[in-house]
Amino acid sequence: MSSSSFFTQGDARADVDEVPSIGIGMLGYAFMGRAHTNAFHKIGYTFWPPALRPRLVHIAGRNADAVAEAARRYGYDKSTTDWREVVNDPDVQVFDNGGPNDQHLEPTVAAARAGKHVICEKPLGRTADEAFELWSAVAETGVKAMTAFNYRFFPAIRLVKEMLDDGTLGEVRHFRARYHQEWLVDPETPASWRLTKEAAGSGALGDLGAHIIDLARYLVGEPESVSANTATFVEDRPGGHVDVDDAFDAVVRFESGALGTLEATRVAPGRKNHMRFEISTTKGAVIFDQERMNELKVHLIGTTPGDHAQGFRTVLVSETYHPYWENWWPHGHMIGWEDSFVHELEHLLSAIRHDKPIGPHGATLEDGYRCTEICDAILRAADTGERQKISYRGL
Ligand code: SOE
Repeated sequence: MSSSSFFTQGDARADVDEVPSIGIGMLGYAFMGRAHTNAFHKIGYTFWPPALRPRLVHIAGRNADAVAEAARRYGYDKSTTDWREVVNDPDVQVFDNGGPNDQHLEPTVAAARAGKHVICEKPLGRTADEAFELWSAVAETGVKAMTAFNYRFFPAIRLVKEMLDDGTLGEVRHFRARYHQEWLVDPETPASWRLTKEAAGSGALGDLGAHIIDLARYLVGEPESVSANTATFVEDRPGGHVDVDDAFDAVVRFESGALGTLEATRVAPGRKNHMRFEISTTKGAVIFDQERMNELKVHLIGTTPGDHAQGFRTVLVSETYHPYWENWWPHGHMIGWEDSFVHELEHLLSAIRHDKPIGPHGATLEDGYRCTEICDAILRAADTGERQKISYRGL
């Protein structure tokens, strides 16, 4: 099958002048501020016509020179060291929170109360209590609100979701996921906010584990109980004491009866951004590896002819009939990690323009909160050495 519809994009040219613009306010100019801004630039021409045309209005960050430079580099009209100026800016309609974890609650709630639609980076809170408070307060305002779990917006992962939802894969028996990085292997790597409970809440768990926990919930369903280990291998680094986990592993039972293993670490030599999961089902199995994000390994029982040719085959996810691909290039001309944010933020703008729900494909604030309940249960299980039941609060 070919990607011929790519060549016919643009038929909606006549409509595009009618598309309203929407003002974007950003908190954070580092990694996530940059990744999200990059996506806002691309949305305006990748999705055609776009649901809304993002206008980069105001960016906030802690360092005045750095945030002013970020505004110039990224194309924001204004910069400030006080996020309240962004929240109260009448030209801002969407508040995008890419700040550190201790800056999620107050600015996001203030923005929602000021009538701005909000998207907040993960983990939604440093604890489940904090995330619950954020979700409850924002829910009262009625704005569109999203948790920034960008992996849901990888075409190959969305394809797995489709294959689970339409029954192709049958019932899930195992979900095995890991997220490994290496940036803390060297004990001389300096301390930073990410290594303190005060600013981050937890370590590899909330930062990396949150992604695979969210995928577990998105693809398999609700975890019901968990046992776990955590470890901090280097407790003192130049510039500070580390009081969060370098790594965790956990064994999960899902409400459906499926079993899962989850592990994340920042001290895995050679692992750059290794997020991988394997799902075994009653009808086959799939394997996803973030570092080969446009591929999906698929094994469907009984579909490979010949007894000696059974096994996984590699599907290149780049056809127009694959999720999101009608917006991109002819098949085989691959997209990257950054483009998951294009899909994610377009999902938000589309929900705003057409008054559609964020879920089930976008992560709601309830999804963000539930993920933190699982993180807390993992920490409790590791501290007590006892399996923990997970319970979720409702509004
Ligand atoms: C940590 O190194 C990090 O940047 C996470 O914070 C992101 O969520 C992940 O996608 C990549 O790694």
